[in-house]
Amino acid sequence: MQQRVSWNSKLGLILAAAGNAVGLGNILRFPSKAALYGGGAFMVPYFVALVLMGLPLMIIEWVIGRYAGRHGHGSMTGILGLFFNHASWARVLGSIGVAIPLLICMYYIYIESWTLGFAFLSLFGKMPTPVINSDAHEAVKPYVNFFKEYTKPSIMAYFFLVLTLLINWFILQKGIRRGIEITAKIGMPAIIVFGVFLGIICISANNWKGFEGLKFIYNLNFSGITNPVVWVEAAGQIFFTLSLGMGAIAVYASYVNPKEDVIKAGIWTALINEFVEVVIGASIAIPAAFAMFSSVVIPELAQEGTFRLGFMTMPAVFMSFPLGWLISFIWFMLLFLAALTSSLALIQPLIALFEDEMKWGHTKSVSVSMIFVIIGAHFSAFIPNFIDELDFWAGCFMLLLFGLLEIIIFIWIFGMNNFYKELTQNTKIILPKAFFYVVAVVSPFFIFSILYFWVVKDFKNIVFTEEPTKIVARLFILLFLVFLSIIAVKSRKIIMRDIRYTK
Ligand code: MET
Repeated sequence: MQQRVSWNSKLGLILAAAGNAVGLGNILRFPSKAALYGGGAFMVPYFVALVLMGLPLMIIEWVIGRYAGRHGHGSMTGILGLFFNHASWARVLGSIGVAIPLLICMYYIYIESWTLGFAFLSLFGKMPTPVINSDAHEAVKPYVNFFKEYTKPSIMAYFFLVLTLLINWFILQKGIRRGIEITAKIGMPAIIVFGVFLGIICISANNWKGFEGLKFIYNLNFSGITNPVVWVEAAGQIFFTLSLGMGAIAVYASYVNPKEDVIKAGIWTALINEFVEVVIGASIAIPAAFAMFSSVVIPELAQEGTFRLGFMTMPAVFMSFPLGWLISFIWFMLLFLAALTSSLALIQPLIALFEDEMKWGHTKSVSVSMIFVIIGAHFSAFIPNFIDELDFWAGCFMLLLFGLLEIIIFIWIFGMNNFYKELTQNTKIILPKAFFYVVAVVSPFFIFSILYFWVVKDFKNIVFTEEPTKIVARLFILLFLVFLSIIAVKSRKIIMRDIRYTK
């Protein structure tokens, strides 16, 4: 078998994986969810979900990724095939794990392009002049209008979308080592430095009034644990932020050296991600809002969504600071770098599918993958509701479903003994087998309850729609799944031929 490309260094591997996980989810989505669901009340289910689902699944994806990489597969199509003797049905099922990251990327990259656009607009003094007003709505108003004009979409928005797509294309074309790894080696330290800097500014703002925001998030209390919605949101956030349940971690893990200590790598990935989420992410947006406005409006601001907080409230706050343009620039650059290192990871599964399963060359695989991203990004930019539909189906529902499937296949069907043997290969960190027995039962139960809760409570409301744009989005998702399924079945012949040949 052909030697598989691998990461250049251990540090590069960890930074790339951390870049994969650290994204808009940490700095934008997390504070909005925390604020919306009561700060400390949200954090209890959040930490429970982290320990019982997030960490184990992170390790499972690393272990499975290394195992599959050794056999020449990186995409979930190939990985699931590997576990069932390359049966077509398993490859088709695995295609869901390639569809999810791509579908997410189609809107994620459009939001990423806003961050780049807003960074440049801040740098060149083109952001609206701040209105100093303790009434949050008055202060934010100019930025709301500005955002609405920008995302119509304007020519400027389109320009930055094209630029963002080209940047992603360029880096992916350079490959795993010279593209993704180098970007992470520059991007991750920059994210930490920018993040810590902004965190200090926000917490100390207005005579340390920002500190109240941090206290609000860390005022841990159990008032949320009886509310299923809080559990759903907390678990969803864990999946989203750690990039789990969609094969994005496994694909990076498939490029490790077969001797790599994947438990260590998995723990590091989760640790860095959580640092950027619960330390840096918690120290910027909410403290800034607390420092500037009365605390009663915070949940109200969060209610209006992640975009409102990131693209309207935050620039309104930052622009009112001395050297506001610079702080606003740093804020959007932080978001851009975090998003960039994640969007690369969201596209790589499709590239791996073409390279490993279809045996296409790198340039062709990257180009065809990028064409899909470009089409999807245009849909996101021009079709109303497209972003929300993709975010719900791919970014919430399918993630949980696929996470459940991963545990069932990789632990239950592969077998605990096989899994544990693979897990304990080349590692210094010994995780007790009992832990995985608990995980094998508790995590699926956890995910299953969340899905069940949805189906029983809300499914009707979610599924039935007559809104044409929503129907277009759903058809798009379906067509993409069909396309990937066809690839999965067609490429099976190539894989089988290869196996016969090597025998
Ligand atoms: N984990 C990255 C983030 O937090 C990518 C998310 S894709 C579900 O933004």
